[in-house]
Amino acid sequence: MSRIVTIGAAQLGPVQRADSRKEVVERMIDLLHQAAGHGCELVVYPELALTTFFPRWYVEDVAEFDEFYERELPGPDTQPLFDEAAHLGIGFCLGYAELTPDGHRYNSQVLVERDGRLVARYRKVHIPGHEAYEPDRPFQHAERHFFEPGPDEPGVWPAFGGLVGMMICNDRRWPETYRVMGLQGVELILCGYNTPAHYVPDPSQDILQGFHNALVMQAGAYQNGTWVVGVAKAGLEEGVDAIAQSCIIAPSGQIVAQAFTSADELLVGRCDLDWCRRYQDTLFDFDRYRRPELYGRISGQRGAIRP
Ligand code: CDT
Repeated sequence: MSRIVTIGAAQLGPVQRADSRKEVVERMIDLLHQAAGHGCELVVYPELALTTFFPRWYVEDVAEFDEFYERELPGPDTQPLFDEAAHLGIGFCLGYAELTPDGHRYNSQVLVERDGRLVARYRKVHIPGHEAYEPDRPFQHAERHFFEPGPDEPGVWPAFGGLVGMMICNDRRWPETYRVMGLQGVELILCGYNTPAHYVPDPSQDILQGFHNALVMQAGAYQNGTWVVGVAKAGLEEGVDAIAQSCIIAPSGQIVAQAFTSADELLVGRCDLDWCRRYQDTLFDFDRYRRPELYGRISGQRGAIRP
């Protein structure tokens, strides 16, 4: 079996509240067809791909926003995507809002193999933003009101001829996310994101959003010798601008493909999973060089304790 996986990063432009799931799924299937034309085996879609990024609004009772959550996947509106992908023999990674039968709400992502088999579901671990309504903001980022943090460590699963992990948006800013997967031998990390260009708590960071986006994913890739695929939902959505710059990053930390636009756009990378070992067996030979006996604070302590 070849260890080269041809991957399509399927960036989506804005999804407005009035856009139906059916319309969004049609756009996603169009990107899937483009991916088939490029010989892709795996297509990666953004975080909360099926709807607008609804945590920008606040409602006291989260149930008022049930329309944005999936109670089943595939469901009636998403079944055509699952069917077409299986028909084309293309696997995919899809971010969505999950409402479980027992009422839990997660920001989730699924990985589906080329034959349509569900490989894994990942639930976002690092939930950013705020819990309560913040009246002084131009828009809300109330993810902590709408989602519980995922209860499981970022996992790694055998798929696409390698070891594949997932993370979602804010997870990509935390080195722990990558390392937990790195310690499971990850070779390919798939990440969807929605990142507003304006960071309300500290606007000085606005002009650095693209830099920080690349910085964290390039560092995570290099320091763990893994491929990283980051895919945006981008552009002006309900008056809020979100960064684009979807990219495919090699284990060297180099960007090998990057989006040009803030619209629906497919970028393609030929990802050789064997390249990971050049880093994992040398400079980042964890078993040889790491000092876990000195890292107890990483898992034993949450906030900084300053002397
Ligand atoms: N979706 C998501 O996690 N977005 C955050 C925005 C910054 S925190 C308000 C991110 O880390 O990109």
